[in-house]
Amino acid sequence: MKRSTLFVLAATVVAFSAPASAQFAKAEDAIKYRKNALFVMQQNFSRVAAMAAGKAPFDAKVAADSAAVAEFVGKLPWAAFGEGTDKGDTRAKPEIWKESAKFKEYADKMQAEMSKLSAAAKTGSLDNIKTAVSATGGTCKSCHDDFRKD
Ligand code: ASC
Repeated sequence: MKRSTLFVLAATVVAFSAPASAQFAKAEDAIKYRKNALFVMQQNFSRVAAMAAGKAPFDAKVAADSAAVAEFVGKLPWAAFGEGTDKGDTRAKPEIWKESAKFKEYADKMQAEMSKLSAAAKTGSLDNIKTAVSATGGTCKSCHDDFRKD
């Protein structure tokens, strides 16, 4: 086989067998990526949660914008939990990879509640926001309880 043919074959194998995590050059990049995405999500979520708790003045526009950012950014971390990203600067528990169906269920639930929060914030009703913040916060907590080392 010609070398150029071999190269094309090898490149094709790499391209099509690549898991979602392969978008990262190094495991540490994946870890940094998911932590940063979760941080940006948390900052936006907690801004809305502070309004819901009466710890910050309610600003409907800020709440709606923040919830929309949290909703979008909350979709990003999950592709960065690929194989080989369990070790390093991370509090991720090994259970994430052992009970991956359960982990995905939690991640999906969080995203569903975050979407509801974003929809609630668009209504401009603080009462709607309070209900959704509570449901969303519950999904953050249950995943941390089961899948994050403290
Ligand atoms: C936050 C944050 C969490 C959740 C959780 C809600 O702002 O960082 O992990 O809310 O505390 O129970």
